Amino acid sequence: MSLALPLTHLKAGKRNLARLITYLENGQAPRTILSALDAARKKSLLIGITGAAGAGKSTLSAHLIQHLRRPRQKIAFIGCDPSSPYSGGAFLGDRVRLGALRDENLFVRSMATRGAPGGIARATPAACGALALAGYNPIIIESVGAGQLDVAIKRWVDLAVVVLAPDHADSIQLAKAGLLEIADLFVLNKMDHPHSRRAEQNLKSHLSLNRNTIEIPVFRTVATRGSGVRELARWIQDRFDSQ
Ligand SMILES: Nc1nc2c(ncn2[C@@H]2O[C@H](COP(=O)(O)OP(=O)(O)O)[C@@H](O)[C@H]2O)c(=O)[nH]1
Ligand SMILES: [Mg+2]
Repeated sequence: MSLALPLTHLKAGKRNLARLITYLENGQAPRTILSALDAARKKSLLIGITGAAGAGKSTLSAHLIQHLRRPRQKIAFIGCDPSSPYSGGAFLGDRVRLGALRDENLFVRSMATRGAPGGIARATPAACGALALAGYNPIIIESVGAGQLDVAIKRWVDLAVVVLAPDHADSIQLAKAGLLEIADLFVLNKMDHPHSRRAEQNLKSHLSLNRNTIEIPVFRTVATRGSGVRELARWIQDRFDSQ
């Protein structure tokens, strides 16, 4: 991509956008472009999805995309991965991946964190700015389940969704991961798991101990079946439609 390409060309299509993101990942963008992208990020609702590896973040995101989008609305997903990018966004599952190729209004991208701290790639915030400029709204960002380090995402998303699974919902684990402090809402996924009720009680009693966390909503989902995701999407829409 030429350095001279005006950012307004981003509306021209997904290919330009993909090229710009690669260029951001390679650290080639001049300061002026980075600050324009930084400012542009505020145009879109940014939803961060975080939580331990295997909790079901990607599976949940695939369903959330379907529930959050409205006709002709452009929606984007960035999945952050520790090492190499997944090919073509396979992390979201075949249905969404194949749909994304055909669907001009859905942009799916994986970004390698390449050891960057915080569970996201260094270029992820700038990439979100590019997506916002191109009219994608909302933008869903899945961060690597890096526990404590994941709290970095909280700084620049509008909504931090912490996904827990019964095997990760133990209160000591939660406190250790620092996830209690960053959550705007919790999703307790894998409610088909035999220990799910106990995990829910455990989480709720933990939240009730602290005045700052007592009001945080807890949604229950079975992401593999998509159950509970409609309610989650509705809550998100209600909260941000009113702003
Ligand atoms: N039983 C069950 N398995 C799930 C559920 N959600 C996700 N999984 C499975 O858990 C594994 C990890 O899911 P994934 O979405 O990749 O987790 P991520 O690492 O947090 O993105 C996959 O094998 C999913 O099929 C659920 O609600 N119930
Ligand atoms: Mg994932």
